Amino acid sequence: MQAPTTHLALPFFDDVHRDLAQRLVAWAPEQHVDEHDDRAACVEWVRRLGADGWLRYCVPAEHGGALDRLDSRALVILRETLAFHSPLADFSFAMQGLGSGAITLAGTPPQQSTYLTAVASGSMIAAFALSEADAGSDAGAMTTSAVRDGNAWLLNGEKTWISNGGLAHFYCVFAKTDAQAGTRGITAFIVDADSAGLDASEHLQVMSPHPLAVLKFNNCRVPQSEQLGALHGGFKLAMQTLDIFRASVAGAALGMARRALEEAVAHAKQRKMFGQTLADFQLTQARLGEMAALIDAAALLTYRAAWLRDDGERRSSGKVRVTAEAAMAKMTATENAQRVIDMALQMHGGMGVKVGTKIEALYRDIRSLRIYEGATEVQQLIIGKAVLQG
Ligand code: COS
Repeated sequence: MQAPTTHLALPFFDDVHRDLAQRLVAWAPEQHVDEHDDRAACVEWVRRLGADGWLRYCVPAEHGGALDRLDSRALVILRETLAFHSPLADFSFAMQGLGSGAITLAGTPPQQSTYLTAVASGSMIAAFALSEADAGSDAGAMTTSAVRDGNAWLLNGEKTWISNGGLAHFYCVFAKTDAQAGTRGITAFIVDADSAGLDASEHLQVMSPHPLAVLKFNNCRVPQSEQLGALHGGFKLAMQTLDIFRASVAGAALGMARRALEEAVAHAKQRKMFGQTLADFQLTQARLGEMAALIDAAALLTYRAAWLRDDGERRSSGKVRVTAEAAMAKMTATENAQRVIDMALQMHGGMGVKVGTKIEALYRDIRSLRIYEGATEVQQLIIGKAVLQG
């Protein structure tokens, strides 16, 4: 099954995006990765995505990237197309971007040349460590601390729900450098996975398997040269990174929803019932119509957010904030995808809940997207604040 491409004719996209999509739509169905072991599968996906050049879209050209800047529309197309085929492939791709995004935005030249080139080739796996047990949506409430110790920092505390935890070669970690200053007392650090005092051995299991772990920092020593961005500038850096990748989460949700619709259409056309096919029933046609409209509504918000960011970068190098538009895209695309997949599952009847079918897997795969990188309720808050500010 090939991912649809008609939407690429929309004016949001340039030839570079159409070319990327055309190549990727042909590449993705050729990849057959055994995903029974999620950790091994992610390592294999990163290897393939790196070898065939797709990870180059996670970093700017200066450091081995495919395009001059991180391009939101390219990220959306990549995630949408990969998620259509394999949510784990999408995840592996996305984490290379999210895990290195803060280095692209704020890294020193030596940090950028050490990490970004390796991320682009797939020789290093990246991770983003923000969440804590008591600081998920309220990211500013984190308690992991970083205290200066001579020419280094000592990190103590615990991060959780860390994607690629235990697989990554390095983590972008956000920690309190001033416990009293709230969001203005957080600094980012690059922590190599083999640092003494870092334990990533506790793995977490979730309903749609992907590699997650708890990171425990116990007097973990991080050299000054690995401070990422400005002292106390970590919260803004995390938010700016999320601004880029939230629109791409919307892209992933879109890919899963498009796959569910394709599966539903194929099923409805061949399933015989009461002397006709399922597709002959008006009830089915109405349902498919609703699914298609939910997908297009999500797609337009997603492409708008990505286009606005790319256009703002081109015209004013990141001075334009697209936080609310990215939040609208993430919220709408993930919520709509959940509804579309649920409708597709219902249409499949018993086969929809049979373990091992594509629809059953999608039903589990989509769920966490409504939670990670800012739950739907956080997106509502962000949008609401923006509306009030006018
Ligand atoms: N870009 C740049 N700066 C930003 C920003 C953004 N997108 N979002 C917030 N900031 C700045 C604000 O301008 C403010 O700056 P000043 O201190 O100079 O005024 C500062 O950051 C604090 O912002 P705010 O007051 O809005 O922070 P809150 O603590 O109220 O938190 C939310 C805001 C809820 C939006 C934030 O905590 C959030 O996004 N939470 C979800 C975290 C998340 O996605 N976790 C998942 C991790 S990855 S799986």
